[in-house]
Amino acid sequence: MTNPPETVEYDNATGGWGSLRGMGSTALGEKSTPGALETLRSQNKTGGFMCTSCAWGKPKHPHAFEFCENGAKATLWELTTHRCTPEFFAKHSVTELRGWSDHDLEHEGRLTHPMRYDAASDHYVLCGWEEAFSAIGAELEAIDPKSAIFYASGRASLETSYLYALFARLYGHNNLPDSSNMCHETTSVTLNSLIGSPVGTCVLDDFVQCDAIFFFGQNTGTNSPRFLHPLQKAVERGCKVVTFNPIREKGLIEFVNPQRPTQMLTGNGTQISCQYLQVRAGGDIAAIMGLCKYVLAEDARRGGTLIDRAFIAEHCLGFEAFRAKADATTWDRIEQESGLSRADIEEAGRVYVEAERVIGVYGMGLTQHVHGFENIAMLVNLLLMRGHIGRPGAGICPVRGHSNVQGQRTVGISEKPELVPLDKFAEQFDFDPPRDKGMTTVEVCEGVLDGSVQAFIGLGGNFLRAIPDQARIEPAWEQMRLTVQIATKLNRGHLFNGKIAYLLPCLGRSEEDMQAGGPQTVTIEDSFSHIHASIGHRKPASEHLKSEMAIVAGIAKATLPPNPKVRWDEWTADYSLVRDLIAETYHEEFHDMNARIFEPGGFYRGNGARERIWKTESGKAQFTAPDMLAATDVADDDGRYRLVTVRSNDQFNTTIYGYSDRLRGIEGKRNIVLINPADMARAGLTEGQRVSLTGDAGDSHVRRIDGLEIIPFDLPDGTIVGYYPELNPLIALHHHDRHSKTPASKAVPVRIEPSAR
Ligand SMILES: Nc1nc2c(c(=O)[nH]1)N[C@H]1C(S)=C(S)[C@@H](COP(=O)(O)OP(=O)(O)OC[C@H]3O[C@@H](n4cnc5c(=O)[nH]c(N)nc54)[C@H](O)[C@@H]3O)O[C@H]1N2
Ligand SMILES: Nc1nc2c(c(=O)[nH]1)N[C@H]1C(S)=C(S)[C@@H](COP(=O)(O)OP(=O)(O)OC[C@H]3O[C@@H](n4cnc5c(=O)[nH]c(N)nc54)[C@H](O)[C@@H]3O)O[C@H]1N2
Ligand SMILES: [Mo]
Repeated sequence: MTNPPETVEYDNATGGWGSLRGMGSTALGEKSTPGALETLRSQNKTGGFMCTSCAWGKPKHPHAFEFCENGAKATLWELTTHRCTPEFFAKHSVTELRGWSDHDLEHEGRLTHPMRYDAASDHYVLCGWEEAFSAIGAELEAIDPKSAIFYASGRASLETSYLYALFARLYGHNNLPDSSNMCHETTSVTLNSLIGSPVGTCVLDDFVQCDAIFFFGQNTGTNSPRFLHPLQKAVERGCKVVTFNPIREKGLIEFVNPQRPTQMLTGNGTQISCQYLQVRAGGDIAAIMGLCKYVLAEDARRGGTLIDRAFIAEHCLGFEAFRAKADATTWDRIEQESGLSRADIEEAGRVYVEAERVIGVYGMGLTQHVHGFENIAMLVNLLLMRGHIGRPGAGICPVRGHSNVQGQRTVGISEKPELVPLDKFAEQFDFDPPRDKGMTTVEVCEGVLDGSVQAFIGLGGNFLRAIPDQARIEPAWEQMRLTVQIATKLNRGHLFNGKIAYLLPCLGRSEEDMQAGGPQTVTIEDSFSHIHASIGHRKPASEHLKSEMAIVAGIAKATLPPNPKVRWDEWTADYSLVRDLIAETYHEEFHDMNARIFEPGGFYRGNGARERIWKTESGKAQFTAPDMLAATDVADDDGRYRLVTVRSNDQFNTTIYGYSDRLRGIEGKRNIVLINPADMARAGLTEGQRVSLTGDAGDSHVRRIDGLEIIPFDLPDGTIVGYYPELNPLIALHHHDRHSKTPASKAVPVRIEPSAR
């Protein structure tokens, strides 16, 4: 589809001067503490601290500035001089603060003191750490452990995560959902069942060797900008990039490298994608089926020499059923469901066929769908056909979100007991861990609604703002007995409280973590299963802050009966003791952890599928023959749209740095609906008109957001776009991936109505 002239267009590439200006505006707006630039220089380097923005790999040989526009923003946002103090809370009631925007809440700055919610006055009031710990401990002791939830947003270190998960099990539950349950849980479930690895199989070096990269629903320029560097180099040595995305995202079109003077001076960047296919939201199963059909036809034409039959015979199951499914699927249906033409899909197929080594990259565009499992399964099918998993320069590469979200799962934060070495825990700590399944994010929301969830501890994050059906769940949230939030900055999730509620401020990763045993190092795992040490050097934002580790240990100690094998104080004094515990539990992957954490580029914990060892039920890699071609189960209907909720270039999840979506050319607003001009004409809408979106999920609940501005944009027919988290109340809780229960934040069924306001 060509760009109609009236759609919003941004004529600059990703990177370039705009990215430097983007960082600058955050630095000015936040008045970062002196020396912040020094801190940025050590970002993502051995001996420095690991960025809290995305989980992209940290190279062995980093650039002089191994950070990007958005990584810099994340750091500057943490190093702000603004402070959210007890005086602030004395001035503003919690109910008043509910009227504030996400940006304004966090813009108040770093939390400085532990606070207790006082329901009588509707204010947060100052409290002491010990008072908080003992009140929380007493409440946890009083309730059924199975009614408590320990949530984690994927930032806390491996050390804290390991102890948090241990605490949950010593206390008596496996209710350990993390942000992954709204994110790449589809990946963990699908890849685990099909190739026996819950994580991607690629490492950074594969991007130096691949011949083609197929991109599905991942917005590199905004969400993992450091990836643009290896991508640029790959394209320059002849690697072909083919992108499937309903939005023409700038980072996948052109990149002006801010670290290359000639590109900065001329403004001439590198063209990234050789083909950009604007698939309709939810159309990837069909699109990849089309690619596979082309490959099968081409294989037949070439006398069966294209498909790697030896690999399939030795390593895979299910190929024949999959092939029969591809044969039985007509091009008509593929074109209709994907919104792409056969000719375009076949052109992309030719790139696949000509490449010796192919990588499949994907993000939320595949995972956050009702049939997200099948989206990913189709990508696995495509790669398996020519043996592109388990050899150098090829593989499957889910791009993870939070900086340690993958690692938290690795070291035990999981609601799925079968994925956790419980016997090992039992032996190490001399107790009987619970064996029953814990709750996913969606199940937690259901439990809050039906009153069975009684306590919630949030180790970071903004759970209430990130979940679907937010407007339904907020009131129910206040029926809980206990809510505890461990956080760096104030957010909306802190404004809905249980009967007893605490807001506990913690250190950020860039800050010095001083304990009885001296300054501490923490570790994180990147998207490529490499483990890195991170040392914060900055002076903490307030002398009253505690580390996440100290807070978790403080609550645990106040809750649990003494156990000689469980030494909260010693572990808090010296985190290397916790790394010894991790190395003992996960010996194969983490042996000698303390000795390896400073290896440049991180130490690799290995991946069976990369070696073609398939830890699946059958011991083989599995082809899938999906029953459906659309990733949604809501049928097409007149006036029904598929809403995609995305991030702007000026936010990190629910943290809104500002209102500039530079790369999409949208400035100064977030309450918008992007829609193509043909759909506008059909619906009789005009540019700038205010509309309401209403949920069309087929149940009895009313879901509605008013006052959204119509902006014409280059999109496939029937696909509309708006921002997360503003539009989360439109997503029905039951609208989630059938296998992993990851909420379907993409292809949300909605209707458009002219707005009263
Ligand atoms: N600066 C910054 N960095 C971040 C984050 C942030 O908010 N800000 N968040 C972090 C986190 S937790 C995560 S999980 C990642 C998220 O990073 P992404 O995976 O890039 O997530 P989204 O921003 O949701 O964008 C999804 C992309 O998928 C496309 N898409 C939507 N629906 C479909 C579909 O049906 N098919 C296809 N093929 N494409 C589709 C959208 O157009 C968009 O380009 O980024 C991480 N990094
Ligand atoms: N509609 C829609 N909904 C979505 C998505 C979508 O694409 N569309 N994406 C989903 C995804 S991929 C994710 S990962 C979730 C994100 O959900 P969460 O991870 O729960 O949310 P965040 O916005 O990342 O959390 C921000 C808060 O974390 C706290 N914080 C920041 N740094 C630290 C730290 O170092 N320590 C501690 N303890 N706290 C800290 C701050 O208080 C900040 O306000 O949202 C999901 N929700
Ligand atoms: Mo995420």
